Amino acid sequence: MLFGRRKKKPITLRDKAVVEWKYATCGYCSTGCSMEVGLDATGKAVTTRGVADAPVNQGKLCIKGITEAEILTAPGRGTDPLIRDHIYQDWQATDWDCALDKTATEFKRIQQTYGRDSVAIVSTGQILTEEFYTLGKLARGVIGTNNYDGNTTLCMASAVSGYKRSFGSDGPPGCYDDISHTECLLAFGSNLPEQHPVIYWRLKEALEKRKFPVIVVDPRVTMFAQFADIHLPIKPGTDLVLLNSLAHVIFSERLADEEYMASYCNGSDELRALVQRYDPATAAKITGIDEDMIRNVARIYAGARAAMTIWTMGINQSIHGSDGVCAINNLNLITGNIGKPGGTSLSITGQCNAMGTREWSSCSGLPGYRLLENEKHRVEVGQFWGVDPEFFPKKRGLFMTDIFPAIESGEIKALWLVATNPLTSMPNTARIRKTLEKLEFCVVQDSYADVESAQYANVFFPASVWAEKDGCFTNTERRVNRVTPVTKPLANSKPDLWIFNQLATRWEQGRGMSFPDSAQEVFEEMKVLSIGTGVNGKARMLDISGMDYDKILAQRGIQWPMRAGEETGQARLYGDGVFQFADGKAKLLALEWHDNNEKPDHEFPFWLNSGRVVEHFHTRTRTGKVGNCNKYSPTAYMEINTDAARKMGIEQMEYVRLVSRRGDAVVMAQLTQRVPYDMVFVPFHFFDCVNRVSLGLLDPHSRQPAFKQAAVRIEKVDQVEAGRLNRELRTY
Ligand SMILES: Nc1nc2c(c(=O)[nH]1)N[C@H]1C(S)=C(S)[C@@H](COP(=O)(O)OP(=O)(O)OC[C@H]3O[C@@H](n4cnc5c(=O)[nH]c(N)nc54)[C@H](O)[C@@H]3O)O[C@H]1N2
Ligand SMILES: Nc1nc2c(c(=O)[nH]1)N[C@H]1C(S)=C(S)[C@@H](COP(=O)(O)OP(=O)(O)OC[C@H]3O[C@@H](n4cnc5c(=O)[nH]c(N)nc54)[C@H](O)[C@@H]3O)O[C@H]1N2
Ligand code: SF4
Ligand SMILES: [Mo]
Repeated sequence: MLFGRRKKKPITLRDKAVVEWKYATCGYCSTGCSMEVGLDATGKAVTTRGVADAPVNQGKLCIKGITEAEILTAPGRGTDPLIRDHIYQDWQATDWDCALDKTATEFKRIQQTYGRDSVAIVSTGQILTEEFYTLGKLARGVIGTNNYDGNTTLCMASAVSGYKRSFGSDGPPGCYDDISHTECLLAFGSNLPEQHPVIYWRLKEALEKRKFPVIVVDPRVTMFAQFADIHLPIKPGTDLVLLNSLAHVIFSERLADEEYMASYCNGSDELRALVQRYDPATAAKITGIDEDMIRNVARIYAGARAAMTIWTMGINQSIHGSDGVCAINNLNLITGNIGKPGGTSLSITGQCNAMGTREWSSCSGLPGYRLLENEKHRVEVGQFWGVDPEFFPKKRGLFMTDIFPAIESGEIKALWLVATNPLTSMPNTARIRKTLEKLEFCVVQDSYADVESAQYANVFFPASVWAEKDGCFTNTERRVNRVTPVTKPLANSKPDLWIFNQLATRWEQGRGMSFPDSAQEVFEEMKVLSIGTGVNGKARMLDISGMDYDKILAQRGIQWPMRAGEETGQARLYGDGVFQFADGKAKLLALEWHDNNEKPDHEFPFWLNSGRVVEHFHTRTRTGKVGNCNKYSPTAYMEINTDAARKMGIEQMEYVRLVSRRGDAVVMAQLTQRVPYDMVFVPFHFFDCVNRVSLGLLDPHSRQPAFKQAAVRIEKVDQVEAGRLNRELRTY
């Protein structure tokens, strides 16, 4: 292929010699782009391309999706099971039977000695739904520990909690197509162009056809903020005050949809009374947003025929995360913006299958949004699996963020990590290190053997990755889409489904239950469990009984619910105004804001904010090894305001030390006006970096850490020494 000037030095791209294209859904973010992976004559995956007729991405992919074929054979992949008695010993390669036997024996020994819940399982949002369902069956029905949770507690827990409190159930009510219908889009703490580039592209496309206001609430001038019509540079952790104040204006200026509230909501009197206290003048002092601007935004939002709110980690990762989500739901309920085209509350999900784990993994309950607290649900699932319902606990166990303290206190003695890397991604990693040292036994199941958390493991299970496996992901808009086994598992790695099934056979109880080998059979089981009656007496919302693998592939993903006999799925939830509470009404919640963050002070004068960049994904087990991703941000850095840096004598690209009450981290300074004078922003992708300093206070409802708010100071460091340290930490 020729690019550029034809005659003078044309750029020639190497022909990748693709002989076959196979279907998959991208394995990074939850946008859920449909792609095809190109195989060469030897069967090696060499490239990817977007699927043109796919409803989500219509042929587009971002940098991570375009380079995704490289991750299959990237350095550091786990090739054989590994084993060692003590974490200070070297690893020994072993066979699967030996690694699985050792794990089952240790889990049983520890459970017999310390009780069933002394074994903890922490999973992910990044394996296939059929694998989640099977892990849930193993954890709840065979191993029987209640301390089983996922890294979604670091990610979507506040959204889940907020949906449950407002609407009675998890499940994002809106869809991407709402962007094409809305008259106003309000975004809280989401940097869409970098973190969900293809959803952002859909927004750009909608704006080209029809202009409508885009309002971005973020303390940083992100790329999204730069493209917005209005940017509200909010003081960290004060979104709830802004939302209450918007409701104040909407009520006091009689802009609310009284008819909608009267028909479909409870709690409007309490909400009205509470937001009385959040007048724009008071809110302006707390949020830093001008009072007239608050009035202006409230009028635009309530005046739009249809308005939608999207949000991501700027809301979820806060001590008011769950309340923030409920306040967003309040805003949309009082303006009648739920379940109609262009009117919605839409959490933009994080990981490729964070939705799948919420739906089917049994992490917070039982499959299909069932609850451990509900006797009918325990009986239904127990009978279906062939497990005595009395074997199930009667309420959910510890959240991920409470599991680590329980290891510290000695309550938990064994840990199984499935596709998550807490040694880099949890707050206060120095403490996590000490915690992991206390374990009697630890298993890490990951596609990459060089994942940092494996430092503390006694057994390593090398898992196959993404398009080496078969199954489904669910994306942000409830769309179930297919990943097909494009290539064979690398070396002796095995699909997570196979690993779970093999482990189940190590228990008598597991041998008596059905653990199907094929993903398709597992999917058929889930379909049966998805049918039934919900708490409001209507058909269950999370119904996938009308789907099958062929239909999903043909439609390039289908949104649930899709009931048996239906041609396709449903774009929106709650269009009929019936919510998932017994009386069918949504709850308007009166939410008081409490000022209880760690805030900058004399000793630690900067806000520490953290997040992501477009070319890296999380802890870089994958993108860190893809040249075209890694080259754009190869090293840990922080954004610091140019004026603040000048005042401290910090130059562009100089190394500095960030110090908090927890620890320190060395980063390179990038001088920019993107952050305010009293804030630094650090991407969290790098090992032994920002999470050495982060605090992670927990939201009381969702137990999600406030990664985005802590206080730090900046110190000068020796440049040569810092450069050496930095190189040592960036091993690839
Ligand atoms: N390239 C890339 N894309 C990804 C990922 C990735 O690692 N890399 N990860 C995926 C996952 S799992 C997730 S969860 C999503 C995350 O997607 P996003 O949430 O969009 O990304 P972040 O950079 O974590 O945070 C978003 C913004 O929140 C802002 N923020 C901080 N404090 C506050 C506050 O108090 N109020 C408000 N309103 N905003 C605040 C930050 O300044 C930041 O710009 O991205 C997904 N997509
Ligand atoms: N400071 C700060 N910290 C944060 C955040 C922040 O904004 N700021 N964001 C938080 C958020 S939203 C998230 S989601 C977490 C993410 O935190 P983690 O989940 O710890 O990060 P990942 O690097 O995505 O880890 C996933 C692991 O799964 C492995 N893997 C990938 N595919 C497969 C597979 O098919 N099978 C198996 N067995 N393994 C696989 C990868 O190699 C990787 O090691 O980080 C959180 N931490
Ligand atoms: S936007 Fe997300 S799903 Fe789409 S290609 Fe990029 S990382 Fe993959
Ligand atoms: Mo996330």
